[in-house]
Amino acid sequence: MAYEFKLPDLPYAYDALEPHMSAETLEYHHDKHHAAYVANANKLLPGSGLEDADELTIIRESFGKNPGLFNNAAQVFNHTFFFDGMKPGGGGSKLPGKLEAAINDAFGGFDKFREEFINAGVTQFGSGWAWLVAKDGKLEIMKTPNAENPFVHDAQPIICCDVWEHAYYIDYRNLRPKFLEVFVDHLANWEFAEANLEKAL
Ligand code: MN3
Repeated sequence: MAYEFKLPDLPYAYDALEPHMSAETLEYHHDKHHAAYVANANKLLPGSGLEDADELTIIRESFGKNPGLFNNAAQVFNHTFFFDGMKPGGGGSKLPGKLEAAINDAFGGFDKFREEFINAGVTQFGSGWAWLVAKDGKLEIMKTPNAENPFVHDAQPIICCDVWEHAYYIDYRNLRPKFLEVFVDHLANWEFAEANLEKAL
C-alpha cells in the first residue's frame, strides 16, 4: 500500500505553551507550514519509486537524489518531532534519570549541554535545526541546514528545536538566541527525549 504522509494534531492546545510560544505561532507553524509540507510530500511521492517505502526509508533514500521529495518528507518528520518535543511546563534542568546520566556522561553536566545546544541553533546560518542526537552509542549536539535531519547523518534524534524564522519571528522577532533559551528552559519535553534515548541506545 502506498505511503501517505499525515498531519498529526498538536499534542496540546494551541495556547498551551503561552507565554513562551503563542497560539498565533502554533496556528501558523502547524496549520500552515507543517500542513504544506504534508501536502507537498504527498504530491511528490507518486513516481518517485519510493511510494511503498516507510517514512524513514523515503527520507534516507531521497536525500541527495530527489531534493523536492526529501525537503518536504524530512520537514514532515522534523515538525512532528519538534511539536512532540515540547510541553506546557517543560524545560529546565530537572531531567529524568537516564537522560540526566547520558547528558552528564556526554557533556559533563546540564549547563554545558544547554550552552552547546543553544550555540548550535544560534550558529546555524540561515534556516535549519538544532538537535540532541544519539550517535555511536553516545549523545551529541548537531545542527542541520534547511530540512536535513540526523537520519541522513547516521544518528538518531533525541530532541530538536526549529530555528527557521517562522518558528520564532511572531514571538521573538530577530532574537533567535532568546527563543533557544526559552526552548531549553520552558518548553522542552524531557520525557519525550528520554523515551527517544531508550529507543536509540
Ligand atoms: Mn518550522
